[in-house]
Amino acid sequence: MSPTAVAPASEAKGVNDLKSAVSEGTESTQKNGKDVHGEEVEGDDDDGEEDVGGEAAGTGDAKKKKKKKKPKKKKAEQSDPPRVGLSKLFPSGIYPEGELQPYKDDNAYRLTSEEKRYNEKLMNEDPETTYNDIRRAAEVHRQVRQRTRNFIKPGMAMTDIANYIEDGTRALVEAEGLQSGIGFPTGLSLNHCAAHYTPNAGDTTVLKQGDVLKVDFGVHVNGRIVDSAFTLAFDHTYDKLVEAVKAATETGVREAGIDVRLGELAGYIQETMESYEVEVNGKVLPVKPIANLSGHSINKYQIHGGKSVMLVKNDDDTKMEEGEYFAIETFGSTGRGRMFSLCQTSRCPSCAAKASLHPYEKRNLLTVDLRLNSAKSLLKTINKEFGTLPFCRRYLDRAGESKYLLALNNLVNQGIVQDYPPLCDQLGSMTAQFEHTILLRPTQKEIVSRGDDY
Ligand code: HZT
Ligand code: MN
Ligand code: MN
Repeated sequence: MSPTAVAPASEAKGVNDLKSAVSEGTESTQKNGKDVHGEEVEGDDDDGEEDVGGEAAGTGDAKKKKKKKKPKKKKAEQSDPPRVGLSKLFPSGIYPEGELQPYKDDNAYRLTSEEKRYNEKLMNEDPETTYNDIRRAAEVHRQVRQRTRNFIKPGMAMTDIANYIEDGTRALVEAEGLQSGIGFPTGLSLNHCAAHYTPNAGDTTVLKQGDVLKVDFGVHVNGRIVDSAFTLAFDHTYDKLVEAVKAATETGVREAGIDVRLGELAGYIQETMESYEVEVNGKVLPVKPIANLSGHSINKYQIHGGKSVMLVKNDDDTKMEEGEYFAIETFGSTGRGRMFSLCQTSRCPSCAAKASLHPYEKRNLLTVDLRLNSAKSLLKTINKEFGTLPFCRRYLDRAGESKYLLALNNLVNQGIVQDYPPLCDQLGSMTAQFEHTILLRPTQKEIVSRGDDY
């Protein structure tokens, strides 16, 4: 990020467009009767699709007689499954802010500081650093996950859930090349698996009533990635586990801020998590923060920006800084509280024969001389389709690649592509996750992915 860079002349028009759009924004949003998250303030069920295509769609007169109510302008609203692009729902092009939290203590002054407010205004008006992109990605995330929550039911195949989320994301974000689209492969980790499981083609795993599912998906606009996750459980046994992790993530979000030390922040997260216990089959189990998982900073087109927020107190005195984006995520477990990437394959029902199901991420490396022609050609596809964004096998399939496993393994072995295998605790334990993307604005903290659900 280069907040002080002068916009080249060719971009000047873009800046002005954005400025005028900003001043129109709030007003038209209110006129449309939307709340801060762009949802309809009041339900309006009578403007469904039943007229479409009926008797030559009728002339205006015929229609008026049929519908006795005053002819209301049809309000744009999200469909189910979600397919309405956000530009239809937000004609102003301005997307709602997330939740705002002031900084604390020594940084409380920032909220009213003239200098900080001015810096922030400049950031927002520069297309390179504008907050509007991440807010658009966040609005897509909220709408997709709201529909997803109602869609997911025991008995469904994981593949169908992944497709529901990803097709919805592509439609709402109006995916276009590397300008906007999926931020990273949808994580659908089950039970003792906490992260980085995504189905490959042919996966036959079906969601069960007793499962605890982590839904972790990403949306990006111009490389600004929203990384946010929640946990679904259908039985009540694990309610306390889910509550613990939700609270721990809230602690992380609340205590995060400019100049906050990462090791200390981890301590607050740990404290909240460990204040919970869960009773399973008459046995009381402590909720443990998963010690080797972490939140992370996020850069443009880079899901991990280099800083990590662990979940257990440590002496990392690295500070969070103005302008940084962070994914604040916490994981709790009823097991050992440690992740293993080589899940005891055959004994693990959800990992069996799936050791290679994982998102891949191209490392931002210099081009390497590749001896294998198939690897060369695959890398070309990866560069074109994903750039530095993480991907998975399903995305290679839909990009038209086939029989690429040897080439892919070759790229992984050479260190050109990094793999992220599923991360699991011991079999029989349960894990939960909640995650928000936050933005450390100069004046205040913005929880961009906040919704009315979490
Ligand atoms: C890697 C690959 C992806 C980043 C965290 C995470 C899901 O565990 C530094 C700290 C998506 C994300 C990531 F496809 N990871 N957030 N959501 N996974 S991570 C990490 O690799 S790197 C944590
Ligand atoms: Mn995530
Ligand atoms: Mn993350």
